[in-house]
Amino acid sequence: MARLDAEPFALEIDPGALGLVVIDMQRDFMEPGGFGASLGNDVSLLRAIIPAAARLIEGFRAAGLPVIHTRECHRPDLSDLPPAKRDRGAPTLRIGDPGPMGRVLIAGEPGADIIPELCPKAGEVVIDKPGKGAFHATNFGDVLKEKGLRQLVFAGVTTEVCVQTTMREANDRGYECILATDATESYFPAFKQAAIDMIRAQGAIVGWTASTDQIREAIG
Ligand code: TIU
Repeated sequence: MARLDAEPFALEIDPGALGLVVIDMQRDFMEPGGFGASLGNDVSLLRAIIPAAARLIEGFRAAGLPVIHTRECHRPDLSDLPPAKRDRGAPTLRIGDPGPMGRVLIAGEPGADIIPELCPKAGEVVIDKPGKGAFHATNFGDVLKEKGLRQLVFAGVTTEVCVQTTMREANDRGYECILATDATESYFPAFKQAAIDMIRAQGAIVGWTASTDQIREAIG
């Protein structure tokens, strides 16, 4: 066991049951012309976390701990895309439309790829998910059980959408969740801070927060 100097209080880490979940670090959210930009967001904000996310991933790999990646994307025939998601709002491109990085948010298209800086290594699990949360309509829960994980560190984008949704799903399923505050980002800085605050309020009601350095120290 190792002690993680986290907020709102320190947490005992069991390295045998700890994994990293990197949420949706895809070109569709991080680069111009993708899904995030189609919704009217300034995607350049997200790129600042790439070095911290890379160091976190390296730390887990060096410690021999599992790294699981997720991608938000849909089947090419759109059979897993609810009309309520496709038809929402007035984006410049809808999910499935052809864009500069291929069809927006579709599995197998360039935009759905994880950015090259954080490319999964051979053997690392990549979960394609049609929802914001990683448990919905995927085998994510089975993968966590197979790997014997009980504690999950979260990184990725965006903090208050896919990261927080997945943390909440995991928290309800009995996992202890830790958000790496410098390896997650939102298009809305105030929403990132609000998500951090609400996760660790009320005695870690959703989970803990810690920096990449603090997490690396605990697993090193
Ligand atoms: N729009 C937004 O902030 N996020 C998403 O749609 N997906 C994820 O967070 N991955």
